[in-house]
Amino acid sequence: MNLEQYLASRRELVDKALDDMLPGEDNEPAILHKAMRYSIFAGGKRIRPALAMASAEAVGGKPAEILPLAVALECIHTYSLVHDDLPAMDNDDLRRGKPTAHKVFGEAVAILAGDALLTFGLGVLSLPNVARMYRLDRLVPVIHELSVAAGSTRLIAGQVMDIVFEGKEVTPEIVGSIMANKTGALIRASLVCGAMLAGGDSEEVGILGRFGELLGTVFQIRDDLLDIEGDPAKLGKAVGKDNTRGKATFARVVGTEKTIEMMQTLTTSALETIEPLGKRVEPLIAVGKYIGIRTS
Ligand code: GRG
Repeated sequence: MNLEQYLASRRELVDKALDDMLPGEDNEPAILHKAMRYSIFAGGKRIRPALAMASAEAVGGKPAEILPLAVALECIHTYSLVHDDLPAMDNDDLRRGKPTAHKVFGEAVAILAGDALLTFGLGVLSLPNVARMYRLDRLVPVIHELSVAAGSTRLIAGQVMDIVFEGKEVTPEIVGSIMANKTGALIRASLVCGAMLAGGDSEEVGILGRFGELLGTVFQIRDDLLDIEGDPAKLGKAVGKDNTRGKATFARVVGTEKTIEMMQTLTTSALETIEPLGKRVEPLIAVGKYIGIRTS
């Protein structure tokens, strides 16, 4: 399969759904809705939505049927980027090749736009016209998975640890735990929720969840490697900041070469995990291979 075309077609579907579902930028308060849309449409690979759709396909579902979940995932992910870029966090000026939200709209509006993206993302699946598309015994667990993944024991826990351990001695276990929470939680949730909403059984959901856990760590390792050796023009953000800030990365603990080996081993394990699901995982295999070699 042609992965570039596959991802482009998924991105198109997701962008249309985001445009249809997010409040228009003339809705009051216009400055807030402009900021939300600015960050959402600044670019972005839409990997989490693509993974959710591929996971739905892996259990026999249709990608277009889970678009509201794709919208939810992208809004939650974009909120985390907007807040991550704030002066109080990583203090970044560029994201997705554009000035960060706080640079364009000021810090207060950027914080509020992040808040609004998070609440919109968590609420979108329970909008009456959306909720009626799904069986409640699938929808409620999906909303629960998303809330846990975005919450204080997972994504936000990872972000707190990322900040707390800046400049400190860390073990590989600590680095792994930061990655699993900061990045892995939402990637795992993309796979689990995509499969659940499409009617996957508990065995299928379990397999896809384990794939998501492994892939989440691969995703963050690649992100850290790109911060060392990536091209800022392709990445759309500055590089070299992890080293300057003493971030807890595998590269810092075990060196770059060993980190690359770990990433390859994890990718292989992830791909083996989904073998029992048969032929329908072809897109997931392609996306899984791409995560560890991506350049943006
Ligand atoms: C609660 C105030 C407050 C802040 C929370 C949770 C949080 C801030 C930040 C999350 C941590 C974070 C940003 C992790 C990084 C995950 C990651 C590798 C992001 C980059 O994802 P890509 O490459 O980005 O998919 P695009 O731009 O393509 O969508």
